[in-house]
Amino acid sequence: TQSLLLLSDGLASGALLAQYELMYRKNPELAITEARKPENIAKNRYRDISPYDCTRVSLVNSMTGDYINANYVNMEIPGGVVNRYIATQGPLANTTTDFWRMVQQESSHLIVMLTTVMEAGRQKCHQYWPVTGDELHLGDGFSVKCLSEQADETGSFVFREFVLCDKRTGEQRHIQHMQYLAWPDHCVPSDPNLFIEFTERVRVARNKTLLQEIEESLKQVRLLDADADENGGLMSERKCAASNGVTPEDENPVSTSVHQCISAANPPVIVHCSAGIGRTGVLILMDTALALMEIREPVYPLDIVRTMRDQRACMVQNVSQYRFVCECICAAYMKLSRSSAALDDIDDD
Ligand code: PTR
Ligand code: PTR
Repeated sequence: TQSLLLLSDGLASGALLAQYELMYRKNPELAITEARKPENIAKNRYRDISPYDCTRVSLVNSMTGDYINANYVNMEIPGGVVNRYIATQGPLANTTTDFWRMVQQESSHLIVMLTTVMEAGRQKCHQYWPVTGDELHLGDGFSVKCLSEQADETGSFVFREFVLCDKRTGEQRHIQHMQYLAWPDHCVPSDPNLFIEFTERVRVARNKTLLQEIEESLKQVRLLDADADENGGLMSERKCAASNGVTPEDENPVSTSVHQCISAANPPVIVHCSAGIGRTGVLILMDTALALMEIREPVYPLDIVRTMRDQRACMVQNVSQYRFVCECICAAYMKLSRSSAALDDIDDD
């Protein structure tokens, strides 16, 4: 309640928005050099939107260089949880394969898309997935299939299910795709309730895949334990490392592999719009606020914006977007306090 009061007072007085306007868009201490190398220019959708070098995603398996316009954005939630994201631009025709390589490399299960392919007659994102039932071949026996596509009742969102196949390793990865339709760039969604609902759905989808991942990792760790008992740890270490696609180097390979298994259980959610800053920033801010509210921690939106802008420049692009999320955070607080008041009533009875 304390932080709700701060927030609504700050909004009413305009102080909150004034503070936002003073915040740097790009952290001046962080270098951007890779994006500007001649061989990478054509991989950027917008000349003025580039990733910092220090947090950029570096592609390991791309034939055309390691560069992609994408940053890791990690949001720490008190209590030891880190919500991991990759914020990236809408793929271009010439970066579609790189995009899917990134999804595979990072073991992601969830792609959140906050733009449409065309807006006002201009292309905002390449259609990087095939239509339902089709398969898109990306080279080297690497392909993506679209299993299903379903719009929600309001027609505001579309949910798709993809399978990413690597025929060389036989690996098949299920990927969920959640697209928000009614939200043009530089703007805010028309309906705050729909936006809150969408963010909540993203949270549910992430948690579901996280649980599956943790179960998978625990299986690996059990395998490892069993092997360690039998073979003094060596076999298991290989098995586990192989399943993670990493070569063990550490002096204490068993514990390193356990660590790798566990950290692989928290893959980043890929979030993109057209430039990967405005709408992407708004969603990550809202998701972080909901995570904090859930554990009754105060929400300071400007601190969250700063943390994001230290990982990708210009996140949450303009003051109307910032105001919009702050209003949504207030609305979510109210909803939460209404439902906990209702719970209290039940307790009293
Ligand atoms: N032009 C961007 C926009 O449309 O919001 C804003 C922007 C500002 C983009 C700064 C990039 C910036 O970083 P740099 O200092 O690298 O120009
Ligand atoms: N130079 C482009 C512009 O200002 O229009 C860059 C840009 C494009 C910036 C889209 C932000 C954009 O919005 P979003 O990050 O939500 O796709």
